[in-house]
Amino acid sequence: MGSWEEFYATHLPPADFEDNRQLLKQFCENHLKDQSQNIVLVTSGGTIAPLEHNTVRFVDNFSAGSRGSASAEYFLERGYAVIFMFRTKSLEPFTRHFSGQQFLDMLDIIENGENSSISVKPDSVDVLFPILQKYKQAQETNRLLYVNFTSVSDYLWLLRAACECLAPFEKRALLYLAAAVSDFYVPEEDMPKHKIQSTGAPKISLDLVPKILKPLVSSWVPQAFVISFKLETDDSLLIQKSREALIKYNHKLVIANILHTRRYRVVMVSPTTEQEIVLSKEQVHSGLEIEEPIVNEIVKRHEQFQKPDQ
Ligand code: PAZ
Repeated sequence: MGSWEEFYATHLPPADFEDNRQLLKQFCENHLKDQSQNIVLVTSGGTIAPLEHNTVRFVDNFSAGSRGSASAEYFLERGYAVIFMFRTKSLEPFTRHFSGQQFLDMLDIIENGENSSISVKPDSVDVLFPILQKYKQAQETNRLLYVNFTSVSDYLWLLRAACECLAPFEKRALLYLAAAVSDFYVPEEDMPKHKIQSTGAPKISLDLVPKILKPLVSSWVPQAFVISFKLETDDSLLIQKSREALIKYNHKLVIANILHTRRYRVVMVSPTTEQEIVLSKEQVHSGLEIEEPIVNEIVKRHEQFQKPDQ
């Protein structure tokens, strides 16, 4: 594995990087002046590891962006300004509630010649109204910024740019790193330019992605409240791995989850405590999302962290 410095030196930023950097700068500058405004960076969805420069094929992962997009909504409800950094085409706050077809099914055409219009079906108003209202409120108060990535390299460039803009918030900044970031990738210098031909079985050799949490915590946003997520499939490794991450990176909290139970069970692991959040079957069926108690607990801990003697 190369160092993180080497990674940035050998991988070009994505084409839209400068535009996104300006958006991040502007958004953060707007909120920095208000001393009571907290800000959270929510990362969401999976990254791809391309196999070719002109990418036809890539290695991807399972993440749909449910955790990140739902959490972004709950942070907005708790008054945070939210940078939602997400994988292109993964779930987004508010629109996540409707698939494209479901949304169209909520609408009606009112035929009236040239004055024809579209209306929301009466039985869909109750569903759409509260979501639209919250979305509009986030837009009107300019508290939600969307920036997107596709590859692991795009993600790392954007993450560093976001941290540069968040550093001046000091303890008011929260980083909620829920994206499922590739651990393995093909370094640019080892990647073929063109589509791999099917003339023989290809030999693909993956390298380790440098661990970015280390410089992030120690140098980029040293005063922020940083939370990472840990996903495992083997329950017996979950807490041990989370504890190892806390020791290695020295951040505040790891939210540990298992692939198949992640929608109703997480464990919040801090250097000194372990707290489980579990939803009952009834709670899940009644529509409660685990991200709501997760965000409530984090907001409580972030408030505590910001108290003067902490
Ligand atoms: O995106 P999603 O809702 O399908 O899944 C969420 C998650 C499991 C990706 C997230 O909770 C998480 O654990 N992210 C970190 C994964 C890891 O790198 O270990």
